[in-house]
Amino acid sequence: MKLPKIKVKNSGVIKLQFFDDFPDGNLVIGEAKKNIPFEIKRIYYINSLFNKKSIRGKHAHKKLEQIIFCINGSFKLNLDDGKQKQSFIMNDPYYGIRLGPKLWHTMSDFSNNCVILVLADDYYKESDYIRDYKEFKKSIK
Ligand code: T46
Repeated sequence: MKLPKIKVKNSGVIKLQFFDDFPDGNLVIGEAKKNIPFEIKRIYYINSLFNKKSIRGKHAHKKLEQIIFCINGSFKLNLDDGKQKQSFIMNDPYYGIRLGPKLWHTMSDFSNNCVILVLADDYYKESDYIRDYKEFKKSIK
């Protein structure tokens, strides 16, 4: 994946360690507090993305730290820190993008075989979500 330089705040690129065992597969590794910059409390993944028009995300988090990966297929990740916006085509399973606090994000343009993996530093709390864009803009002032 050729990533442009990240301009939005509270983001960054995370590279996973990988062993190329060709022709027997690749082994890809993330370790808490090493290449994953926090203790992992939760993981979740999103698959079966068959609706071409689906747009997921559409929120920011107040405190949550996450790293998002596309471990199969591709999708578009759109980030907005309230001042700058940036989009990435996620299609390389060895790179993740940090979704830090106060970063409005949407995911779209999923390939049929897309699998999104997310590592998070806390359990699910709906109270940590900002799901209203106007409220998000207010929160970053
Ligand atoms: C994010 C992006 C990248 C739970 O009950 N527990 C969980 O751990 C999660 C992640 C979700 N849910 C519930 C909450 C909703 O009722 O599952 C439902 C769908 O969640 P949501 O609409 O937030 O899904 P996405 O794909 O828009 O967002 C998800 C994460 O929720 C979010 O934290 O940053 O992926």
